[in-house]
Amino acid sequence: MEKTLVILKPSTIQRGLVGQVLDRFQRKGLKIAGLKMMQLDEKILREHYAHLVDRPFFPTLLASMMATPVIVICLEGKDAVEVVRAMTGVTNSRKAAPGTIRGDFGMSGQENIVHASDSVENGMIEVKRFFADNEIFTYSLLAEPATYGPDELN
Ligand code: FUP
Repeated sequence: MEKTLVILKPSTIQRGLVGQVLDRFQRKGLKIAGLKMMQLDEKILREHYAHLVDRPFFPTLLASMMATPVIVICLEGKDAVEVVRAMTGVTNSRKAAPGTIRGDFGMSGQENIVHASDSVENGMIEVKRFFADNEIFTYSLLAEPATYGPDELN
C-alpha cells in the first residue's frame, strides 16, 4: 500500500503534542510502518526543502527544524499521501481549517506542527531520505478487514 512521510516538527515536541497528533493518524486507520526520533542537520534539510533554499525565510526554517530532535513517521494506507495531506491542512496554521492538525493545534506558518509528503512520488523519495530499508516494517493489522472493504485492499 501507499506510504507517506510525516515529520512531527520541533513545535510539536516543545508543545507536548506528540501523542495527540500520532493518535489522529492511528484513529484514522493509517498503519505505522516506521517511526523514530532523530536530530535533523543542515545537509538533510537542504535536500528536503530544496524548493525553498532561495526563499528569505529559509534560515529561520532551518533553525526551527533543528531546534530539537523531530519524530519521523512512515504511514501506510490506501491513498495515504492524499489522506494525510487533507488531515494536515494548509501550510499557514492560522488559515488551516478547523478539524485539521494545523488548524486545531497551530497559530503559525513556520511552527506548523507537521510535515507531510505532497505527492506519491515525493512520499517514496522522502521515506527513503529519512529511513533505512530495515527501519520500515511490513506486518498485518488485525483491524484491516474492518478498516477496508475487500476491493480496497489491492
Ligand atoms: P507544506 O508542504 O505545507 O509543508 O509547505 P512548503 O513545502 O511550502 O513549506 C515547507 C515549510 O516551510 C513550512 F512547513 C513552513 C515553512 N514556510 C515558511 O516558514 N514560510 C512560508 O511562507 C512558506 C513555508
